Amino acid sequence: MVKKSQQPGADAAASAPSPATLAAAQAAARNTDSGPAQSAPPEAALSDLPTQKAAATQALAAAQPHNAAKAAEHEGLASDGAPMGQSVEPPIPAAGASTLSELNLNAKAGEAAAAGQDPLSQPLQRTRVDATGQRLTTNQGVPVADNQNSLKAGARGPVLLEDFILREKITHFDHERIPERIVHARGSGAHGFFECYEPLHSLTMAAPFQEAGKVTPVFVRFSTVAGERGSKDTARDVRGFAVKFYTDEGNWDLVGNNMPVFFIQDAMKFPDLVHAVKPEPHHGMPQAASAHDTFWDFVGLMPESTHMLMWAMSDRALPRSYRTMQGFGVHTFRLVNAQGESRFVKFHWQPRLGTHSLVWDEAVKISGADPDYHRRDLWEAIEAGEYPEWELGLQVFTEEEAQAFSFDVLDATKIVPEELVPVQVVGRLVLNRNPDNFFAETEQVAFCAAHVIRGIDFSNDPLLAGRIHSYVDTQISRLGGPNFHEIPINAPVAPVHNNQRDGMHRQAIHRGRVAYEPNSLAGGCPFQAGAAQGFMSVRSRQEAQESRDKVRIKPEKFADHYTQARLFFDSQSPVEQAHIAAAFRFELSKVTVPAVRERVVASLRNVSEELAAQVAAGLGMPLPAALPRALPTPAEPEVRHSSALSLMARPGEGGIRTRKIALLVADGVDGASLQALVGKLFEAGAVPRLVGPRLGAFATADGLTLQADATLENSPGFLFDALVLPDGADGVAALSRAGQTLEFVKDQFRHCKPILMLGASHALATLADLPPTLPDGEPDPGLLIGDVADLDALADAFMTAIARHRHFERDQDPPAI
Ligand code: HDE
Repeated sequence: MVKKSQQPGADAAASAPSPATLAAAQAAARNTDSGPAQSAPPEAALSDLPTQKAAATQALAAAQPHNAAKAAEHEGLASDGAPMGQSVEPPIPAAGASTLSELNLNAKAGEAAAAGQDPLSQPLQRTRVDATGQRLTTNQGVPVADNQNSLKAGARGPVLLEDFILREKITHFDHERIPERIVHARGSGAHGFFECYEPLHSLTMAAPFQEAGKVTPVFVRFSTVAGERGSKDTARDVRGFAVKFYTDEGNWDLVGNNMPVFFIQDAMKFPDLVHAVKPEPHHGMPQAASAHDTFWDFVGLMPESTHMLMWAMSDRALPRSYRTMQGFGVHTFRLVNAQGESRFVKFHWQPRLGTHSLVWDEAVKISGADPDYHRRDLWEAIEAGEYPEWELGLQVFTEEEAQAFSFDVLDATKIVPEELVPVQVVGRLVLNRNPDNFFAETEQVAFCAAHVIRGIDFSNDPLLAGRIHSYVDTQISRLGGPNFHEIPINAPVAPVHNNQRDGMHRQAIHRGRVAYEPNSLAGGCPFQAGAAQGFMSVRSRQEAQESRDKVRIKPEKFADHYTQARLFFDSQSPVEQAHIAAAFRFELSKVTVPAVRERVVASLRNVSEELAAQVAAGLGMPLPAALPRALPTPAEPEVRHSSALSLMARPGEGGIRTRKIALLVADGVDGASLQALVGKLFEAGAVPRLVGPRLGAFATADGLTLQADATLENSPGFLFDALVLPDGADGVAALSRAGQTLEFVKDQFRHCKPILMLGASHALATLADLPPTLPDGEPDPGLLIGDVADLDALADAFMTAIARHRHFERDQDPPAI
């Protein structure tokens, strides 16, 4: 509450003071160590600035004769939550100033701070730098005359220590690297916005959900988990999906993954999990891979990992693009409305382009040819104006409903099936701006599971509790101190005012001498926001605890390790199930200790006998006895099949937009048909590329010139979503002389991608040994063969085939070619 204080000098003596009294009062105001006894200087002394400041400070302090909010801190004495702190408007701006000399302006010191100012909350343009037309300088702004030579004593003489320009440059360079994230080191980010569809007042006070059409700026970072910063994008791994909402009421970070469950149930086990999956400490191998002994040793002894392993061995761990994966908040959170009522919530991000993945053989090959595959895909889509989009879905349920579920909603190894609690879509996320600078933005962005805002709160999930601690802690060493929130990408758009001070790399220059609360010398500011405006933890969260004993134990339902693993496996399409079996086989084949392998296969028997048998057969081992279960008779599940868990459930609305399509070209191909196809594909939003045995111009059989901008060498087939093989006998002969052509065709076929073969290129099908039909004898809908005379119809069929993403009817294990 702001109230006006009494004017300075109001108590001044009625009779005119003597010159000596005035001088004494003004002299007293010039001391920083002892003050006068009287409450206010005589009115006539107030022409003097120091005296005015002293009087105003006295008036501010006097306006708070006692701490009126104190009683409300105590149980039984509090009325309705925390009260708003008392605050008093300063009579004159100088009352809150650090120094009266703030009125002396110069080009560097600038203006005095305006009331309530926080320039760090201003848009990022306050820190964007552009060098167009500028001289090269040192970090001190000194123009550098010679950036080619160090300072030497003679042309062949020693370099001098005096060369501060060289030393500054090299020293800065020596410190360019900062510690990488301990997990999720490899990532890519983009700016964008979240738009709310409808106000959610009955559910939450959270700022982004208060009005239809309300737009909140966001920064999103996608990542792999296990690999180092320079590792490949297409590793089999979980993907991070971290969203920083810069809301009007402070930053909210929804730091999620592309899978809705996790490996462990308690934060206590996180360092163990990460040590197990990271390269083994003795020889530092393997990089960005879970396919090694220590990972499988750990998870085999941690049966609660089984559900997550199903997801991690599924095609979800090999997304085609960050744009084609779902995101999940994983933990159960709470939404809190203005009445203080809270409900549980699970957060879901649903991609407009649908959910699409790579296949393993393809992912392995891509990691060699383009380790930046996902980073490039995200960057290129945004540059092209094809802004990736997700809808935010909520599963909302009450604490009473949760108690009735067959599983525990505080267990991060469990989902809430969509058939049990439907997902309601409440808004959309659009990524429409690439960062200016990877390091300043994507590397320095600091997400934190503890960053919640009013209207959102935590559940008692013990994994979440560890995360609430961990993220700030890690930034302190990664970003070099406790002021990482002032790094431009991390600063909220909501102003920051508190009494935290100092620390490494402090950017804000705080005005005034007060850095504590309560205070009267700064009029009580910044004052406590109180329950009506500030963040309040949900009270019922504490009350819901059944026992207040200090224990190290888990609730009983956490011991059901297999029911939902089975739900996931049983809900997959046959091809997804086959890929899961193949992934277990591959990963476990990389394990060198048979006992480790056996334990995992023994655990799979508790999920699916069929899966365990397939994996055991693939590993050439007998089927071991099933692993004993911690909970012999788990509760009956509400849902036994959930089609939402299959990637096939979300084909998406993308059509062929942004799909990369290779059209092979060489001297002697039919040019007109290729040109026509390039036009049609581009018009439909795809990215067609002419790929030749070399770069540059090719003379076509029909007298055209086509320019290849990619080569069979620099852009192998697995980097493309679909392939066009040209007509023209000479051209096809030229292509078939390059060994990469047949690999190109085989990879496209093996990875179940559409292939269009025009006229003479049919010969390449024979040379590459493509099976003429599907394994069941039916025609292959992804293999389109025809004459250029039918180009229009073929192009349409080809585009339909591309929109289907993959033709898994072709899928065979081992691959047919
Ligand atoms: Fe993280 N996690 N995590 N995590 N996590 C980090 O924070 C941690 C967990 C997730 O793009 C670190 O800034 C603990 C679950 C993402 O910058 C670190 C536990 C989920 C990112 C950390 C977990 C995540 C991180 C490393 C168990 C899915 C990347 C660097 C208690 C809901 C964010 C950093 C980005 C990053 C700790 C478990 C998601 C060390 C202790 C579950 C997406 O603080």
